[in-house]
Amino acid sequence: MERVLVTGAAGGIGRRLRRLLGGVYPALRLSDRAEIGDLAPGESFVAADLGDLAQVERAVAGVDGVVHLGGMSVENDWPTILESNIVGTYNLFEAARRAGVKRVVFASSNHAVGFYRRRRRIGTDVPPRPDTRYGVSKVFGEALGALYADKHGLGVLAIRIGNVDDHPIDKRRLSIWIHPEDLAQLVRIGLEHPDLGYELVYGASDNERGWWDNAAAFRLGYRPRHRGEDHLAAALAAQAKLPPDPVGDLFQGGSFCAMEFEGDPEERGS
Ligand code: 15L
Repeated sequence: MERVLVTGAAGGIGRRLRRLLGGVYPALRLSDRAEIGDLAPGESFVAADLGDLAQVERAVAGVDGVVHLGGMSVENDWPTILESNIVGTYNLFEAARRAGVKRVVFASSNHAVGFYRRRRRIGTDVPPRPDTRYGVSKVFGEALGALYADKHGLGVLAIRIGNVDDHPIDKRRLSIWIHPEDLAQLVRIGLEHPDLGYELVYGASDNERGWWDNAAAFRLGYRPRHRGEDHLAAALAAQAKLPPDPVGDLFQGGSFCAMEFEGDPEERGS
């Protein structure tokens, strides 16, 4: 794996992964809609709008692997999600297939399963329970990854990312937090593991309060190095300053579940 494209490279996760993957892959191509000015040695930039297949094909041309972070990273209206995350993710996989790319790492999200209750422990084999249109788009991306792996032989790792930060910022994040270095480890597994068809894993560090059975990641060799519980006091102190959320506090997806919510939360979710 020499030439790797990172889509959505100007975003928060993109900026962190650049630093961590830069020394690993000799040619890191960054893409986003907005120009990235501060290129490091080994980095190059291609502007691409994910909604435009021809532009995505130009971004993907000649790379061995893609880390697809691009698109909307939170909830939005349907036209925006449709263009950025549904059409955009289709364009990415289709361009990768046409260009003979070997690997795609797809940044899925915990919001694909946000309507599971916090008392549940779930693996990657449970049915999706998206909490937003954004979550639905991530389920779509996971399905597309499986299709392109099974039908066209692409190696695909979909990572249901929790919350990427230097430390967990509240109680919910103690369960779903992932340190950027642990995420970089998962991304490298997706790009380099010698035997990868389609795999779905959770993007979480070693969190004692975790809600996810991440056996699928451990089977691939993932060994997280960071522990959520090491930041317990700060996360609980931050939580104490937040107002209660009668919907979000019940479900793994938190405030995303509460958006546009109608009815009695006790009767919802799984
Ligand atoms: C996500 O999927 C978002 O991209 C990120 O901004 C956070 O909101 C995260 O989930 C989370 O659930 O904390």
